[in-house]
Amino acid sequence: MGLKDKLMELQQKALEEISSAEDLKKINDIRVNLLGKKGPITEVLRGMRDLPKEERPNVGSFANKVRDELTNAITERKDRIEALKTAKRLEEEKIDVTLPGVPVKAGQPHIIMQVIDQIEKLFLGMGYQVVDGPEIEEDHYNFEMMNLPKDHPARDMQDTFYLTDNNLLMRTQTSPVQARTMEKHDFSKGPLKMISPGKVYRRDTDDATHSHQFHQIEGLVLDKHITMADLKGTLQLIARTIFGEEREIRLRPSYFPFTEPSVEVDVSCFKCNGNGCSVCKDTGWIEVLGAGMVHPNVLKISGIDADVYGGFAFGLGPDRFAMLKYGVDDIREFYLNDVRFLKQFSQRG
Ligand code: 2U9
Repeated sequence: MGLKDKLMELQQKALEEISSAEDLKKINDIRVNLLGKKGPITEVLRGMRDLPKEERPNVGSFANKVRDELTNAITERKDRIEALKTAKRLEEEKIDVTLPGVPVKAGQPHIIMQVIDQIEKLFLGMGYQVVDGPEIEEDHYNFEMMNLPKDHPARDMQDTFYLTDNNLLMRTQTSPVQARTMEKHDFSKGPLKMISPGKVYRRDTDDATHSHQFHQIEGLVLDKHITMADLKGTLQLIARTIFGEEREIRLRPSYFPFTEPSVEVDVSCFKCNGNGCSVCKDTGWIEVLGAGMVHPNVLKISGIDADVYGGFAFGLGPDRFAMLKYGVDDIREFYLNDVRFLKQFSQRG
């Protein structure tokens, strides 16, 4: 068989093999075997040495033509395999963007956190700092610095969770955070204006109105020339922010060891507008806060000159605020974490 016939037979077989190749590996193997240095075309070209000189150009150009045609056939097949592969992938990964979305169940801040957030926002807007502190406290910061002497009934073992060494306890109020801030405060940099929200602990038996762990927000303002009128305006803002713009407040004399004078603060009933109903027990008023002017002893214990500086403080219970505002009659509901209860207070409506 002449070289040209050999080449034609080779081309025929190779074209069949190329057109039946189904993946990129196979087509690559064909290319390497057919066109490589040890492949049959190179072999045929090598055989040209034995041909008479005048036949060589003719056979040579035929051999080149066969090689070019096979190269093109391989490239075309390769492109086709790749196109099929891409089409298959596009089909498999097709997304119908018109399908309805799957709803994602998102949580929401706990109802007590919603009340705390609202009050934080109010005070941040007035230039107060929001300060955090430890829930395990030293007797010194929780009681001593708050003008609660060693024999004060509030220190009773019956009321406080003491830890093993009796010097450490679960804080009974958030005022130790204020005490820690106050003792470091530098008045040359301006007044002290802060609130401290957080969990507090009392050795109470849990029932509808008592919980051994609840929340407090305490506020403190210290500067020169702070008066009871500043306190009253601030308390009014809290009452109106939480219970509505129409609310009035009234102050009744009271006693706390850390404030003098001390007051209990009532808000006009948001249910009956002060006319009398079951929420305000027909009085028209609901007790919501305690407050007063900081006791000079508290200032002195912190090393502050009580003749120059003074201020007001207040304390409120976000749990009680939430109970009143949303008509929850059992504080334990807040801590059971029954999702059916909690999701009633969704901010998304
Ligand atoms: C400093 C000095 C004084 C914080 C105050 C109250 C009055 C008060 C209760 C309300 C309900 C706590 O949440 S509650 O149980 N608190 O009546 N708290 S004055 O007085 C301070 C705080 C810090 C340095």
